Amino acid sequence: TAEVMSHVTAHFGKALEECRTESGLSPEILEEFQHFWSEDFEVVHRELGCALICMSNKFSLLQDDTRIHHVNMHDYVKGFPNGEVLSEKMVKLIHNCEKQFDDITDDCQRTVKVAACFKVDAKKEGIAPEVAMIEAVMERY
Ligand code: B8M
Repeated sequence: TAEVMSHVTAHFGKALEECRTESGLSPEILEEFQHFWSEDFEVVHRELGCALICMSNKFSLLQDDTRIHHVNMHDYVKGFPNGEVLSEKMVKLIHNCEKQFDDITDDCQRTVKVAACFKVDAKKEGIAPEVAMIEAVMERY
């Protein structure tokens, strides 16, 4: 659900600052990670892809090929309140997007494409949170 996704985003987003330097993602592109879900934020910058890889690695969510680690992602999402209702759906949506962009060899570029695809599909599925929902749970992490 969107509620669960707000928790996942709030927690995952805490890793952004540690990843800024190595990813080259400037605050002008994305100031706070929760804006990822904003209607008017476009998921297009290669640097965001690099940042997502760096952030995911902090939680061991990727395999060596930078595709998601299904078991670890499952366990990560399950760790949030009601996480078990979202974990399977989330892994499925991301994996489905990964398959669509499997031919892109640049890891950062492929990851930003996968993330954009995931944002669209999560909205379609009604599991995309509002930025305000994320802000409401930020202080808990
Ligand atoms: C990776 C879990 C993050 C959950 C927080 C919400 C939104 C961010 C979306 C990024 C999804 C892209 C994951 C990387 C897949 C690499 O193939």
